[in-house]
Amino acid sequence: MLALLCSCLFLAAGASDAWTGEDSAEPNSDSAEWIRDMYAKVTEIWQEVMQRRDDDGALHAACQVQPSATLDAAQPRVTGVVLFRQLAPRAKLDAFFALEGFPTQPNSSSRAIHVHQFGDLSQGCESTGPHYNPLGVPHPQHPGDFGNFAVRDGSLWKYRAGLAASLAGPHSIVGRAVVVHAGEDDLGRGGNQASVENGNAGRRLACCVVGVCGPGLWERQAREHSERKKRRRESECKAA
Ligand SMILES: [Cu+2]
Ligand SMILES: [Zn+2]
Repeated sequence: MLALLCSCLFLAAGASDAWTGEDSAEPNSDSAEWIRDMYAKVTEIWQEVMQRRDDDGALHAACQVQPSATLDAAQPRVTGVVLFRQLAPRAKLDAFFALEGFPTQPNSSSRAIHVHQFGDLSQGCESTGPHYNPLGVPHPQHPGDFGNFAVRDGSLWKYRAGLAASLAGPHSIVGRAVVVHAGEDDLGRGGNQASVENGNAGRRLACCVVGVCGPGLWERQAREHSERKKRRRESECKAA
């Protein structure tokens, strides 16, 4: 395929140069136009092929988590990154959550993370609105109901696969907000109205707007993730 494209490109380029050369005879205008069209098409296909070779064909997005601007001084200042990767427009979403700044006591706790409707941080995380709910369903069936995350020693580090949210199509979460809560998500079992709207997950500690990015951040995080797992296995082996 590439070899064929190369030779087409070479031939078309050669022909095009000949036609535009100073001392070449003026060709029949129809064939000159045909060659120019051909040259443009081959160039276009070639560029597309090269672009695909530069990335993995997946959709990527990142969200740089910052403490809510409306947070009072007593609240923890959570920062970090949430990365998304979708291998094809209809595929399930993979995500990395890497956050720090939670209180270190108690040593272990659980925090809710969701996608909220608006990418509007003008009033801190409060202006991101309710859970993103394009199908009008109860919580926790919203596409961005990522559930609870274990926090250890003030940090949260998690890879999750098979998430229902999407970076493509009419229900894309790009441009919407990821919100990190102070509390745990009751997953709709709280027995009140708020439970089926937001899981009673408590105060909005930190948030960010999901934006399209290249594959580099994901690749770096994946490398760090596997090194971390390796280190953990090694320390477990030593302890055993
Ligand atoms: Cu939320
Ligand atoms: Zn929800």
